[in-house]
Amino acid sequence: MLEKFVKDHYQKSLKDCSNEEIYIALLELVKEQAKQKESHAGKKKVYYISAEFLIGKLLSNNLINLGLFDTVKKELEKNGKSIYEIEEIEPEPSLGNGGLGRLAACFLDSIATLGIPGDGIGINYHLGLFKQVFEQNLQKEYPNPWIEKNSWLTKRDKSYTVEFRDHIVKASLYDIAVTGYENRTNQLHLFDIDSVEEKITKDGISFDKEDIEHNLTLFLYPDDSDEKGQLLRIYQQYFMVSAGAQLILEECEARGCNLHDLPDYAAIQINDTHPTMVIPELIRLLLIRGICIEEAMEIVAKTCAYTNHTILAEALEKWPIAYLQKVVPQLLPIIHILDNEAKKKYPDEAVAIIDKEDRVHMAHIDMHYGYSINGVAYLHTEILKNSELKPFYEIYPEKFNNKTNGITFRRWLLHCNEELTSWIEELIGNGFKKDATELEKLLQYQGDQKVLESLLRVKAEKKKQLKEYLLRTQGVEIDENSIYDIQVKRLHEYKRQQLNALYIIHKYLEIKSGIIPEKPVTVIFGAKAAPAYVIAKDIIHLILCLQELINKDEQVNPYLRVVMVENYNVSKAAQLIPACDISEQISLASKEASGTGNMKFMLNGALTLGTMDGANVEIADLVGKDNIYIFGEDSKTVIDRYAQGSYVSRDYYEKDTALKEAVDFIVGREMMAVGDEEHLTRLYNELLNKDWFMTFPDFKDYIATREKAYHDYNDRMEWAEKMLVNIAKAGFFSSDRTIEQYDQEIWRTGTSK
Ligand code: Z16
Repeated sequence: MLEKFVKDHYQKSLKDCSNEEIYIALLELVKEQAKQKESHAGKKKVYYISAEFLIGKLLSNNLINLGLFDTVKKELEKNGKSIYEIEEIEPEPSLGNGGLGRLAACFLDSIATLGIPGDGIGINYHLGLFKQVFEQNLQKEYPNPWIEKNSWLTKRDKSYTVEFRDHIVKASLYDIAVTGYENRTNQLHLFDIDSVEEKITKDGISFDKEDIEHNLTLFLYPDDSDEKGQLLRIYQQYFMVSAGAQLILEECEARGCNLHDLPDYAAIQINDTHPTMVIPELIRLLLIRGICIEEAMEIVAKTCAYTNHTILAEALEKWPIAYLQKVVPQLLPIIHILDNEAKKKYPDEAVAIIDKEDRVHMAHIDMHYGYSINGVAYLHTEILKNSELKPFYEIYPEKFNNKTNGITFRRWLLHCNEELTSWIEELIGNGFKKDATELEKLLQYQGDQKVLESLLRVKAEKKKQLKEYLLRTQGVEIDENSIYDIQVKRLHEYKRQQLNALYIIHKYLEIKSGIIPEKPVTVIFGAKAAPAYVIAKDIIHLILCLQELINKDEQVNPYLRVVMVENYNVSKAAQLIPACDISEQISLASKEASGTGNMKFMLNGALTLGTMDGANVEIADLVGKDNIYIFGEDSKTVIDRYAQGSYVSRDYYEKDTALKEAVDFIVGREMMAVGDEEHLTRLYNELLNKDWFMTFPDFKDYIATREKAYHDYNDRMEWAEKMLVNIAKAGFFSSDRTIEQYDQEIWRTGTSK
């Protein structure tokens, strides 16, 4: 089929095309095919509004979803070409940070796959988050441009006017087709301004924050450590929701909505607090269209639903009224009405929209004026109900519900691990591709030595591929016979990459003292730190210094190596995850709302080493305690200790010599030889005098549990059995299950079974 397509378009045969030409041909072919699966919504439609959509490369996934992957792959092979080389040409957009943005992308895939009419609404950031480069063992940030002449974006002949206090902009609509697996095509709507100017950045990712006309759609999460940065974020958020709200109303009216019955035509899912202004904006638009304020508030409250992704207070946005006044004064009368009504009914300061310091609590708007509030894993939702959002739970118990996160198996199994996919197919057929719970059929092979051996062979093959990939892309050499122990996720103190680093130091010191590990270990990291997050960047520095020190030490490097992957992103995740033996999920209990990397690793046969946090709790429940490595204090202990304010990290340091030695090493002679004193000392002091995310209390148990896992690894048959149980039980974490629950319990479009 591709042969004919290139003949028609380029008047030459496939053999004579360059990879670039084939890539562009495939882009067009996929777009044409996807278009044929567009179909109108029935009555009700879902709108998933999000500041982030971490979609990753799309070519292969679209081919898989359209049922074309195998055909195209073979046709290319016949002509001496490789789909894998061609997919490398595609630039990867960095339209998200991590979990929340990737979740939005998995959800769009599942919404289309279940045949639900549902579109994403977001912003077309030209330079993404940033591209991470390591220089002198430090993270440096550069723009990450991704939009080329030929891309997945289709410019629509449609725009909306968005008014700010000081000027008006035109929001132009771009769409990216979202293909469902053997099902309908939906859209990801990304708004942009025509006047955006990629060239205004200088010296990394700096630019004039006040030049809204040129910077509005440049970066995701521009530095907001000053007022100008925060104002820019408000500009971006309002731009997204105002254009989005206008699109929603226009579409609903076209489907027959008279605005009074909007909740019958639209369910708007608000992803974290970033899109919260859609609530007052919709009310404003309904007022303009002649609906009275009381009714407008009621309509909107029946249309909007809120997802909470964190209990970290700093991530729950609170905008000063004065800032909103500077950017979107037209919303303030409405926000004041929302605040007054809430205060009249519920005088408790804890649930106020506007607090005593004149800040607007965005999550509070969502909870008072939305019909659903959900957490993203069982434990997280329980913590929301019983502590973080308790005052709201007491007022609105019926609004609270849990939707444990999920991942799309098309990307995180079928695409990233063809070998494992075939292994599964040979054993249990291909029903699992549509119904992931069928993976449980694998359990019948638990004691089957031949099957277990073939599973180990698949893992060994993926480890070899990763070794080659790291050599090719980063010039580092690892031992494919070592244990691959991987921690990839955003760099944040609560995720505790520093705990992993302390283990590495401990191990290094042991090897130096002559204690040789049973099996060599390769510890792999991948993480971006927010550009203004000082301690997170210090932790990256620590890891990069350890990498240099350890990998160069010939006494140690036969047994231990450290690799920090540069610019960790979706494509790199797809290389790393299938090769992993041990998946590090070591957040401070209570702080990781769910985690979704944990699910991807499990599905690919890695064993979790983790705390009882987020979705780890549900993984542990499913696989049983013999098939997971759990350590550390539980969320209740942690929450109580915070309440008492009694944590003194130095006490742990003084009492545990192994811990003391590891911590002191950070500022010792060896590290100073490769690292920077300011960064290392700052991190050392932070741990010793604060350690806000309580690394030290879990250190001992972490070491012991990690050693146990490494020991167990050597019984290859038993380990393979544990892998098999993890794969078999991963079905629950398909985002198809998650989306079915959103549809049945929140959106009620009437589509899914
Ligand atoms: C984010 O990625 C998450 C939460 C948040 O408030 C902001 C961002 Cl950018 C993550 C959570 O940390 C993670 O536990 C969760 O799995 C993910 O959102 C998806 O729900």
